[in-house]
Amino acid sequence: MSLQEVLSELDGFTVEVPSWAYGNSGTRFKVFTTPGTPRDPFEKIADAARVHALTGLAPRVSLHIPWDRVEDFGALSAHAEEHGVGIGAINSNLFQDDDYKLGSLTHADPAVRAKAVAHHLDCVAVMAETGSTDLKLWLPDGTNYAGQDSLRARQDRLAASLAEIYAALGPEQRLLLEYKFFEPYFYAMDVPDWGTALLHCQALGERAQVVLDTGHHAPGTNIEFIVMQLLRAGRLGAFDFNSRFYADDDLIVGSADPFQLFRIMVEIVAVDAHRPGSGVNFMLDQCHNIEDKIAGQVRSVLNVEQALAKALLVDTEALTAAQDAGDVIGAHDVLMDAFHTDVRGPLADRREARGLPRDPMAAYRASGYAAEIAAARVGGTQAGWL
Ligand code: PSV
Ligand code: MN
Ligand code: MN
Repeated sequence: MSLQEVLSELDGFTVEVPSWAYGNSGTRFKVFTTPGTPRDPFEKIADAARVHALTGLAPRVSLHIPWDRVEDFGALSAHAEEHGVGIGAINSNLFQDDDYKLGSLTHADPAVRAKAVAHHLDCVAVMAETGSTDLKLWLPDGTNYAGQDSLRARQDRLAASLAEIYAALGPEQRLLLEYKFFEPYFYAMDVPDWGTALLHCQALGERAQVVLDTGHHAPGTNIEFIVMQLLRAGRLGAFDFNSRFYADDDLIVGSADPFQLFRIMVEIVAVDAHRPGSGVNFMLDQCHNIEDKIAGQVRSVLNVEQALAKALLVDTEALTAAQDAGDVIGAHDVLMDAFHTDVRGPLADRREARGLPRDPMAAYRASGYAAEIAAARVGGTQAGWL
């Protein structure tokens, strides 16, 4: 098979981009503002559409409620469509309300739990208006001190709250449950790991699936192992891609450890989960605190594509033969050969053949879009993450 034939497996592969990547973001120390930053969800979508126009890879935008609340979600969907993109997952927000200090879906007070469930029903209504099929839930609940609350009772309350939310979904809609081992609480998060997320999803039903955020694991965790295991269980619903050095850094995917991203993609390719219809939604969950946001997103989707292209190049026959023969170094070499292949030229050829810029980053710089939005978007308040 020729290289371009192998790479034809990339046809139909897409990456979903987050609306919050286009707004201002920062750390608890400082949020830097940037001229041209969107002031509302319509402008965020216009910027996201640029990423798709330049790369052909990013046709959907995730929304975050209430950050992206608009009067008329039908109008927002129509605006997205006019710009050549669609609405992706709807993310709920349980981490910015005083009532949730001691928990939301796990809170001891039924009234607080009911409020958190109602927020998700509101998100389901947004899904109906936008045609979104994925409700994504990251649970920020947890405790800071041993004995603060019953770990077990919190799991029971969570299971009951999730069941109410799941029951509100239509037959084509999914609940995507994300885990994170630390932050904003540090003694015990209520959904700290993929095992806990999986158990809740299995109790809910087929359309409850796990989200793997690459920044939500302890250092040294073998993430591709988790990818493989969730795929085996038929429960890998989505990725939140990003890069981390220390914590939940949300930096550009593939920038810190492109080899890890490749190893993840090897597990994906092993079961053809990169193909459309596999049920795995490849999303970014990133913030661009100091770099140009649109360029940051372009780089990110290209990094994901590159990692997938390399994974597709693995000589699986040679790999299996070496593995079966117990040839440890031989098997490792087969994998590394694919990883060390420079696919940038062939991917540029593919883009050119599809009427896209060979070099999307150069095309973005040459387009003058950054200056255009800086001049046009004056007045109003820039959208922000926090
Ligand atoms: C917080 O850790 C977080 O980064 C989660 O990963 C969510 O996916 C994201 O915020 C948006 O709610
Ligand atoms: Mn995430
Ligand atoms: Mn995160």
